[in-house]
Amino acid sequence: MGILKERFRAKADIASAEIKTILKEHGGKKIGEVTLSQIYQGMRGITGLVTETSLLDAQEGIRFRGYSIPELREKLPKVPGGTEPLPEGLFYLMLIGEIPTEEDVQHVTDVLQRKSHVPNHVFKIIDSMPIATHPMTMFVTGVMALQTESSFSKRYAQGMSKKDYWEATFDDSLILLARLPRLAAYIYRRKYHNGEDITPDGMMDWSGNLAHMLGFNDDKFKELMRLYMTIHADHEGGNVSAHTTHLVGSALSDPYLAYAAGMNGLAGPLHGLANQEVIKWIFEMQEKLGTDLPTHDQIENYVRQTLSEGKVVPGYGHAVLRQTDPRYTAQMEFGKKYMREDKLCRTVWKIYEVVPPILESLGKVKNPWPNVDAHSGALLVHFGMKEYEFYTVLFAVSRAMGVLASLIWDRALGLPLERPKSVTTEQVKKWLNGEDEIWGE
Ligand code: CMX
Repeated sequence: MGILKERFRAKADIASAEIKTILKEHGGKKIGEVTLSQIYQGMRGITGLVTETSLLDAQEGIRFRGYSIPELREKLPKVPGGTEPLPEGLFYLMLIGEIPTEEDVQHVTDVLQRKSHVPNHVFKIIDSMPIATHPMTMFVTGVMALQTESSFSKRYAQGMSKKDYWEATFDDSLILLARLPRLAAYIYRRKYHNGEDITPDGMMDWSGNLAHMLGFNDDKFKELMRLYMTIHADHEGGNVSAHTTHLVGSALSDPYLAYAAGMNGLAGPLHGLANQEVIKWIFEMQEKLGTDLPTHDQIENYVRQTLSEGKVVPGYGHAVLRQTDPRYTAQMEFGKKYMREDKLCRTVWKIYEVVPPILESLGKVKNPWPNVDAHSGALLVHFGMKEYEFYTVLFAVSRAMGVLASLIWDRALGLPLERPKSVTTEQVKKWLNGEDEIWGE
């Protein structure tokens, strides 16, 4: 182990330095239509996917089938007396492409209620995991346990025709969606409330029932869940969770396998796990400074210290967005409406004043503005949900709507196995030296 690791370290150090030099000198050179920099640096700016459900604009943010978040908050049906959209309506919109009526949304809610029974073996598997297990690990394990129910995999084994793929994907997706709130709430109650499980309320909407099963019956928390489930659902196709679900699904892995793979990507700190990192980072700041309402200068020093330790400021930056994320703004509006004086929310708003100029001054951060994760935790803490390790599970429940709607479309359109071409640095060097031709030239 020791020798292998040391030899690897030596090789990796040389290769990293070499690649840095190659990109500095030749980063703009193209292999086919794509620059060397794009190939080595996460394929930024390459359009290579079709995703029908939503489209992200760098300046304006996400639009779901053409509708922005403020438009969705206005146009999608709500519970009687409610002000936030029912995410079941967004699922309908992503799938059908049209704003649903109240009856359409009720239909989706009814279907999800009817299919929500989680088989007992899933709970047994969760119960067998150590209590210290991260909630996202439990969640993905639970999704894998649910895979025993996949009609896609059963029908495929029986020789399903290609033309039926979308239908089996549709059936699996709706059942999976219906069961996720129960799975998520079970994990939360087991880990943080001594396993005191709360029975589902079969009459409630998808998010209201989730709030109820988590143990939060305040109507405002239910409204928060509806907003949360709506705004986290989809962010076009290239983000890690959506792309992974699509990629794994392209091998005709069933929706359970594909969604679980995507959620393992969501569990990364540069993606969905950033929502837990934000609150952890703020709690640590409060503890270090001994105050729950730090000043502008105190926050500035804390941010600079974070950066000097070689860490990122969680909740800030984005691979595509170049403005404040409208999902952040929607949550800020919710906070200003219901909890204007909340100290944690006020801190989040103060961080918004402090961080962008500091990140901008580094000269390398392409987007210094807050993303969706910069705000979500503070709203949850306000209602008493302080267990930040659980936050990404809520993100995952919501994200199911977008990635599964897309997966159904993938199979309906017969999109093929995804298989881009890769290169080796050895080949790139030969090509730069004129010794070899690279594919695509
Ligand atoms: N704090 C400190 N440095 C940051 C930064 C931040 N918030 N955002 C970007 N940078 C740095 C990058 O680490 C990179 O540094 P190096 O060149 O030294 O490696 C440099 O700025 C350029 O990065 P970029 O092109 O601006 O950003 P990327 O597209 O590579 O990455 C993202 C995007 C989101 C991973 C990055 O901004 C980040 O790490 N943010 C913090 C984590 C976070 O909030 N993630 C959640 C995103 C939303 C979601 O998916 O849920």
